[in-house]
Formats: sequence, C-alpha cells, structure tokens
Amino acid sequence: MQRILSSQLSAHAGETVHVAGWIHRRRLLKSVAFLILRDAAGLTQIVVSEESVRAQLEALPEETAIAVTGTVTVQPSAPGGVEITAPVLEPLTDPAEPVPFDLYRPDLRASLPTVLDHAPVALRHPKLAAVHRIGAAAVGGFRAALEAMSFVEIHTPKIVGTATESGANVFKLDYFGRPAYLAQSPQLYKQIMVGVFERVYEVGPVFRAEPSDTARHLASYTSLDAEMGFIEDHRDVIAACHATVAGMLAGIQAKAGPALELLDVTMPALTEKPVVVHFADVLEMISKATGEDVTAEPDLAPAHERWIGEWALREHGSDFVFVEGYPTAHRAFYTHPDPARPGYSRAIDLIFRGLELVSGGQRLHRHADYVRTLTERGETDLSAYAGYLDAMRYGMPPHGGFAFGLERFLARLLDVPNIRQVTLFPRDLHRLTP
Ligand code: AMO
Repeated sequence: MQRILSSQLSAHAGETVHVAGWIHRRRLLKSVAFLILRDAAGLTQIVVSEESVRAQLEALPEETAIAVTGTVTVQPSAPGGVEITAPVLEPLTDPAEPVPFDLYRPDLRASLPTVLDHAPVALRHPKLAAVHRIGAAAVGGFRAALEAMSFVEIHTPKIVGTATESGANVFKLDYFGRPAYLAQSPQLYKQIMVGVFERVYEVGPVFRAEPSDTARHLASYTSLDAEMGFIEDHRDVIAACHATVAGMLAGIQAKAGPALELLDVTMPALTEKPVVVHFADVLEMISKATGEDVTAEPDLAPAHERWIGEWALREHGSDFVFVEGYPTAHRAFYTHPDPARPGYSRAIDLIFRGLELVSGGQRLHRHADYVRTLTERGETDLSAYAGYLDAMRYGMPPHGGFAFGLERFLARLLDVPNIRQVTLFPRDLHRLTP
C-alpha cells in the first residue's frame, strides 16, 4: 500500500491507509493508548486499543521510525480532524535510544549549547524544523525574485587564491602545496560573470575566520549574492535589492504559512519604495538625538544600526532601511567612490530591524581604477587578481550588487537574539561538530 502523509489523511476518512514517520509521543492511559506520529507534513493521532499492539508500542521509545496501517476515523479533537484506529505497527528500525530532551513539548527545554550539541535530533522539533522551512522558502523567494528580473544563477569556487573582503578573517589552507583560501564571498567571480550574463546571482556557503564570539557572526554562513551590469549608480542596486526583499517575504508567505504560524512570526513591514538615508545624515541625526557627537565615526556601530532601525520604523513605518554613502576608506577595494562627495562612496547597507543584513553598492569597473586602488591599499603583487583584472580590462560595464546573510535574515525575522539559534549546524570559534 502506498504511504500517505498526515496532511492527506482527512481525504481518506473510512479507508485503510498506510502512514510512516517517527513516534512523536506515546500516551499510555489505562484503557487506551495514543501514538502521535510525526511526518514531514505534521502530526497524526493513532488510537491503540488492542492489548498486543499496546504491548508493542510500550517497547518502542519516542523517535523510533515506524510505519502504521489502519483505518482513518473522523475525530474532531484530533490534529486535522481525523485519527487512525485499529492500527498495525511496523517498526522500520531498531527502537530509538533515549532522546536528551522531550521533542513533543511545545518548546525545547534545553540550553542553546545542549540543543546545538544534539542538533541531529533537536532539529526534529517542529519549531526548530519550522525555522529552516522558513529559510528554505526565503531562498526560494530570493531565487524567484531574481529570476523574474533576468538574473542567471551561477556557482563559483569556494577554494580561491585571494581574500576579497579583508585579509584578517580569511581561512588559509594548503592547496597541493600552495597557499589558498576559503572564499569569504563570491564577490570577484560574480563581478567577472557580469561580463558574461549581465545579471547573476548565487546561493552558497562562504567562510569567515571571525576571531570574536558574537551573537551575529558565524565562521560559515549562507550568502545570497546578486550582481548586475549597466547600472546608473548604486540606486539601481538598491531598487533590485528592495525587490528581492519583497520576493523573499512573498516566498515565505506562500510556502511557509504553517511554519510562520507555529513560530508566531510578525511579518516585517516593507514600504513600497525603499527608505534610503545617507551615512553622514545617519551620524548627524544620532548626534542630534543623543547629544554625543558621532559625526566623525568611520562606520556604523551596532548601536547606530539599532538607532537607525528604530528611526525607520518610527518615521517611515519600515522594518528595512538602506544606508548609502559609507566612507570609501572603510569599504572593500572594489567600492565605487561617490564623485559628488569626496571621501564617501556608493556603497550601501540594508539594515533590517536594527541589524546589518545586506552589504553592496556600485563597484569600480575601469581596469586603471583597480590597479590604482589596489596599489594604494598596499597590494604589491597583483598577480593573484589576474583573472579578475582581466575582466576589467575587456570592457566591464558600470555594475554593482549586494549580498544577504541568510542566517541574519532569519534571526531578525524570527526575533531571536543569537544567530546560532537559526543556523542548521553553526560553525564558530568553538564549534566544529556536529
Ligand atoms: P559583507 O562582508 O558585509 O559583504 O557580507 C554581506 C552580508 O553577509 C552577512 N555576514 C555574516 N553573517 C554571519 N556571519 C558572519 N561572519 C557574516 N559576515 C557577513 C551580513 C552582511 O551584511 N562582498 C560583499 C557583498 C557585496 O558587496 O555584494 C560582502 O561580502 O548579513
């Protein structure tokens, strides 16, 4: 008999069906026993009245994988309005070992380190699984939004010869006797590919040897990247990024409704037009509001990001705010300066509920500008950039792009304080397993 999922049961009332999943919970009452079965689609209540089946169930701990054949019976108090009666149980493997926490409780009662240590089983908790369903839907929305704007998906190397974001937090490795690095970002490759497809995007892991232990940094995270050619300036990048955020939120709503409900998520407010504020104006506003002169700051500190996040919500009803014009000296070498404001650039960040979610902007596109900038920044040997500089040599149009950190997006969306709570198998200073 073909297996059906819990979500399909109500269409089979009165029929004999075959289901399979994990024993989520057993409730062994005096006169009757209940087996709550969990599958990918949800929970099914199975009523065990027969003595021999009950004895069998008593020997099968929670989390054992099991198949059940029985009759679908209408039961308004059961999940989905139906239950399975007169079941025949067929364990699909050995009885599960005792689980370190009760997965059937509405919330996992365990500390974050314990949850992470036991991630292979903790992730089965419906609320933890829901986080990653939302993540999958967000990535689906990211892809759909960019495909609709004619971006082409690419897959670039993760073992690379040059650091792209900064030399400090790059993982070095031995590559057949030569030094190499784990990619910090697909930055250089996505720019090169603008010369091929005009518009490209990538979803993939990137690596940062973050030396400090913070609630918002991982040593490996999922970067959602896009890059586009023939732009006027960074405002075109902002428009594409804003449309992509809208696509991600729409993707989540379309594909992850039950997960949003389970986690009681308040969907963020996204205004029709992006809210954009200049870096210098952010510091001016903060100085005015707090009485502390921060106008000479070279970057936004986390407290400044929180401030501007609150401002955007208060003044514009938006959970998102783009900051443009970061000082050129504090951004990566590929950053395009703002010709109208010396010292400032066409770099952007998108702040989501007070946390930097996206970086991006317009890039340099002239070969000579790259040679000059890299040299000014102390690069003595440009041979490591040869392929990249070639792309600039052969007619690269004005271009720009952006990158989201998926885990940061989920952390703010779900309002959790630590990024590790929304990361499948976090990698950080202290954690390499599981
Ligand atoms: P940046 O280094 O700012 O820019 O990274 C882009 C976004 O990635 C996320 N992020 C992180 N998430 C978790 N752990 C980390 N250690 C971490 N570091 C960054 C943030 C951040 O906004 N090449 C540029 C992007 C571009 O210009 O297109 C870049 O990588 O959400």
